[in-house]
Amino acid sequence: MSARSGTGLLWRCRDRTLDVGARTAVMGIVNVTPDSFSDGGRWLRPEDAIARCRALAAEGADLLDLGAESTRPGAVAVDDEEQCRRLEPVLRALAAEPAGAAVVSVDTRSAAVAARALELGAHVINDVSGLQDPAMAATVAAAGAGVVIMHMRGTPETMQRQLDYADVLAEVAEHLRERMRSAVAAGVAPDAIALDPGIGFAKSAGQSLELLARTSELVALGAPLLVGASRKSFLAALAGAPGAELPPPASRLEASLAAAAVAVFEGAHVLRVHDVAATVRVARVAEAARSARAAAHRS
Ligand code: HH2
Repeated sequence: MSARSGTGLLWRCRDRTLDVGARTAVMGIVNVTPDSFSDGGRWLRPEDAIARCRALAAEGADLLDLGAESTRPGAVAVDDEEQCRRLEPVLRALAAEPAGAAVVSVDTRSAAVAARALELGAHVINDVSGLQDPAMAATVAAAGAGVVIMHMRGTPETMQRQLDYADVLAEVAEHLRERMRSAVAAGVAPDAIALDPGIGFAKSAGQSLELLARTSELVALGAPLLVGASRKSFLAALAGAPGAELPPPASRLEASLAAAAVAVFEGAHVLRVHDVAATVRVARVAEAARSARAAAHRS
């Protein structure tokens, strides 16, 4: 679907183009929320969020993903006005950063919030609902913005009651294919689209693990593939002793890095993470190993 350069795969996001083929892009998470599962409340004040964005960019984030609504299991929707109130001062500050600073993404399911964010200079809309808002695709298309189309079922409030799949990989792939077709029909440029299996969204721990392990089969869909496993509970459960209490999200670094290595080795193009500096180092090793495997298969 997307454009290929001599060295890789291009993801076009307004006036910015990310070459995500050979080098994995790292997207740093900054939740401007009181209740996100890992960093809730830490970056709610605009000055704290802005400082966090600058710190993650200095750690090597290629993109920053600003969220104003938690989508953890059970979370209740936040209205558009409140999302805009949380995002606007941060977006204004990022728009004033020097050219070449990190690409700015906004994590929202609302076309009205997306439109405001795009007016304020955001480059990417990250939509965990996969463009369910009827105005979302046209909003993204009009701005020439990049977009992340993620797989989920239901809403964050209801999704963990919808875990019945005959074949989770096949159903997620078919859903993403259909959402991508529908976005293109609504005017979104094919090379502006990235896809995401939605780890932890309407997925059991086993289903999340299967999607991570089968990343290469989703890469075959042809669009840049984003994986968001950072600090999620299925990793904590795998890393801990059987039956033990899960470690809190901030203590899930090694588990998250292991997931990042698997995703990159299996071909992922973008990693959405809380821990940017460590993930960048892991990504460089995993992509070198991936290239070495490809070179060995060619010779
Ligand atoms: N995961 C979360 C939020 N947004 N977007 C994409 N594309 N992929 C993901 O896996 C993804 C996402 C959940 O993580 P987080 O933002 O840390 O928590 P919360 O939703 O509680 O704010």
